[in-house]
Amino acid sequence: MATYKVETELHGELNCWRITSDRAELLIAQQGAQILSYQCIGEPPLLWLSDQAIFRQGKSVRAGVPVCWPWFGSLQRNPPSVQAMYKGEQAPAHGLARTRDWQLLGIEDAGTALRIEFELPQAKGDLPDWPHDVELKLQILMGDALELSLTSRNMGNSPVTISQALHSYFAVSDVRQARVEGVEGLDYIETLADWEQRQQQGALAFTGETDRIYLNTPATLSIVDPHWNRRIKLTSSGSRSAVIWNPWTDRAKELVDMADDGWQRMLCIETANVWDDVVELKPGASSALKVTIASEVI
Ligand code: TA6
Repeated sequence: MATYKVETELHGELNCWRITSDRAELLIAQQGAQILSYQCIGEPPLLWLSDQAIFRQGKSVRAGVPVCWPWFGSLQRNPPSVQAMYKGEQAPAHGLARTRDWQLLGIEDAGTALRIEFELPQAKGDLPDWPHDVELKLQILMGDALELSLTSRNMGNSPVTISQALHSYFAVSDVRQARVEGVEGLDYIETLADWEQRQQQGALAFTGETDRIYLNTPATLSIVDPHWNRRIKLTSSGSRSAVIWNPWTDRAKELVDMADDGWQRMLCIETANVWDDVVELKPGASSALKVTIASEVI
């Protein structure tokens, strides 16, 4: 990594870092260690940042890669082993990590990539109503591809069970023209039809609101975007499930931090451990959820 630049910026209430390498630019917030945007120089953005994003403490930004941890989505939809970890009454959607400040451990030249590392210190016993001791780190590698690795290590004396996701928002020219390959033939949970299990026929094209949990996913999924002549390839490990989401017209109107037509320019593929793919960490054990995001011209 020949040269790189790090600038601190304040977006609304959020402390952020803009990190520029010779290949790409990344904007990341201290809250949630949330990547807000990522773009390879000379290309359209790879990750999407909502035009109407709200940069407020305690609210996850509609952008980039929110980290959902130690549960995904509504806690009530998680297996009992994940629900039992939380002792509170009101469980926020997508867990506790995305709205808390993480600590930047370092930014360093790792040879072929720039390594950025964050930790959530509160996960070691100080999260509200989640009394467990877990070392939680997010490592980001900015090189030829963007690599994200979320590692949980159980530092306590009893098992901990989590669900989680790297809730990635991808930028597309027009979601109605894009498709997701790699899901052909997979079983999925259709959360919009009473969580019924169905089977995917062919690649996924978007024709309406979409909110699905794909099961037993392969290592590689891709977004094919013919207008931008681009394929975004997601290669994951430590995950057997993925959530694919687009709010479409009506749901987008309900989201205060998304323009009414914002749904056209994004789609989420969330590398996950959800449904029956949760992670049980025995005392001392660790587990990493990883995704490598690369784009190629088609
Ligand atoms: O991952 C899909 C999903 O759980 C959807 O159901 C949708 O609500 C989305 O995440 C966004 O959630 P948020 O809490 O960030 O508004």
